[in-house]
Amino acid sequence: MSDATVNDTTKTTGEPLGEAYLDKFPAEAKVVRSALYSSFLMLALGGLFGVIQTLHRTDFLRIMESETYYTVLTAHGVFLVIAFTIFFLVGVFTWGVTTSLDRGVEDIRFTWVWLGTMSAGAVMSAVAILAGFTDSIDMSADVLFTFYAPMQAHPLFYIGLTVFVVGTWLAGADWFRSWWAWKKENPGERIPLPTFMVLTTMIMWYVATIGVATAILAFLLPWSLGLIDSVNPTLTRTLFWFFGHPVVYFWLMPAYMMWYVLLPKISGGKLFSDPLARVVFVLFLLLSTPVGIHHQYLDPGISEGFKFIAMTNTMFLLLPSLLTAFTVVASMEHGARQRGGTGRIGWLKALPWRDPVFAGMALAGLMFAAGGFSGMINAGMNINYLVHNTLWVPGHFHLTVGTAVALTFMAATYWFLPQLTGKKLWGRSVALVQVVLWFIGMTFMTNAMHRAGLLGIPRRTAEPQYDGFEFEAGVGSVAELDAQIALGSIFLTLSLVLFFAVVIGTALGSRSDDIPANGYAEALSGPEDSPKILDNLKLWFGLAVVLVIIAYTFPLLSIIERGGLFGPDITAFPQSIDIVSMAWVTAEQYAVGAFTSASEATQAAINGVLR
Ligand code: HAS
Ligand code: CU
Repeated sequence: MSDATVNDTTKTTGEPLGEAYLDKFPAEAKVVRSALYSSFLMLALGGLFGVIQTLHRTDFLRIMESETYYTVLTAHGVFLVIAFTIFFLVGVFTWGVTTSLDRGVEDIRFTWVWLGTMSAGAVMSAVAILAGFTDSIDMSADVLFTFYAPMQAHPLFYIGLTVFVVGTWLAGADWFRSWWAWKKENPGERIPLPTFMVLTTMIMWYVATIGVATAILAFLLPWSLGLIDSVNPTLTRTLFWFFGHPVVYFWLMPAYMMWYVLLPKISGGKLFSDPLARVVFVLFLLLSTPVGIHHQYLDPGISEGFKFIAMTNTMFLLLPSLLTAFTVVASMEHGARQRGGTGRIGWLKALPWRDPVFAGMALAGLMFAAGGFSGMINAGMNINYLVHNTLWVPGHFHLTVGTAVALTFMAATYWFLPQLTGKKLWGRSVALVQVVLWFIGMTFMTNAMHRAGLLGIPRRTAEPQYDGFEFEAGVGSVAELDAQIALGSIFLTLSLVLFFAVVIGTALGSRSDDIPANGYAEALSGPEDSPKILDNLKLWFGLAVVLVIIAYTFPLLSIIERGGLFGPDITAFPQSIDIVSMAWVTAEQYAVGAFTSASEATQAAINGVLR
């Protein structure tokens, strides 16, 4: 390749040319490509249901009956947060492990088996959900992505989810197997950072999915099959959130991986600190699960004390994200200064803003700063009472999973597609417009959603304007908020159309030699600067399990004791911490006893005197 070509391409992509992932790992590239394409299919369907639903609830365009709303919302939620995200991340993780260990998977047939298992599970659940649109099939799963009892889905929905999760477990086994093989050949060496990130994320996932597997296999599926008559909804909800919080980090950690290993490289610099990145992933592994009850602050039947513990753990869990904000911005600054950037803030101008990969990820990061703050507000027990079950919460998660994760994945796609297809990215400027449009659309939509939530406008309803009830807006009006939500969703839909145009345009293109080299960012401070204990995965796994046992044993026992293993659940009270309420009851008994004896004694004395 001539120097001229190098310079030319360096000018547009900012990266040197070289061997693409496809050239080095052709068999793995096929799997990763299939995983990504599956995720895009889910993104297309989920996105379509998203806009239908937004225009319906804001009353701009109604193409369905309100009774169908839950079917649409379930499809939107499940296709996007379960299928789009997870199909994408298994692809990225396969890339991360193979690239950083510099070896292919141990047995590509096994790799196809787990992807096939995941796909079979996704199809089963999707069929159960989509069947809800027609009366001719006696099947539905209008249970939303949290599938809480007492809402019940057809067994196929739960079976599909189980098969899907088993597929992800096998995927994890595949990556562990690669690492073990590598370790044998490289004794004593530090785990390369991307593999470290994949393994810690997967350990977290194994721990977290115990909750959902128990909820489905022990309760929801047997109940849906008619094998048991009832379930304890508080118990199944708690088991769901045991998994439901860490799942949000299962989506986020691959996005963080992109910010740590790709973004610095694309910014033209190096990762600020490899040890800090390891600390962040270890903290996520330890703290992601023992916080799930922060989704249940308003659930009756769980003691306030347990909720308080979950809140405290959640506040500690902010730390890894705050460390990430620091490390990623420091790495970007390093890149900008390598590119000639100067000044305290002036360096920002030297960043490659015209590169859709960079711009998408940086905008995703900016939005996540806002999403993180609304998360902190959610996490405060008292203030959560104001926002829970209002539109504020969808506002929060469209910033987090809907932007920090989804926009990072879309931007990363622009880097991965050439690696996986050997073709040049089609329509770089279209891609740039796409990521900016997503940012603008989400700004309108999520800002209005947060504000609407503060007025008390509920989430998860087709008819948020209750008859004869006015929501009082402090600033503007509800109509203005609805307009912003609808406008935002239209921008997002346009953005998706552009995204698919770039993906399809690239896939249909022809092979090119001008592909940037596969690889990831080097670190300014490498693994040699960190204590070896960070790589002791067994230790972190053990600690994570201990923390989960501490955080969940008592809440689960108390829920089962009060409401029964299979229901019928409980009354809403007592809500106070058990020990306190027991102490109170005992004190009350003593007081009543003492009062009774005293009044009896007095009565006797009076009687004595009177006699
Ligand atoms: Fe959350 C509800 C608390 C993060 C997703 N969350 C949800 C739901 C979802 C969700 C889907 O405590 C709704 C579930 C349902 O249907 O009911 N969340 C938090 C907290 C965090 C948090 C404390 N959430 C996430 C992430 C998600 C996600 C991440 C998906 C990926 N969330 C809650 C709570 C609820 C909740 C309660 C229940 C609400 C209720 O009542 O129902 C934290 O992890 C956030 C920490 C983040 C930060 C931000 C750090 C900033 C960074 C940006 C760096 C900037 C860069 C760019 C790189 C502290 C890292 C620089 C660019 C330049 C140009 C310089
Ligand atoms: Cu959470």
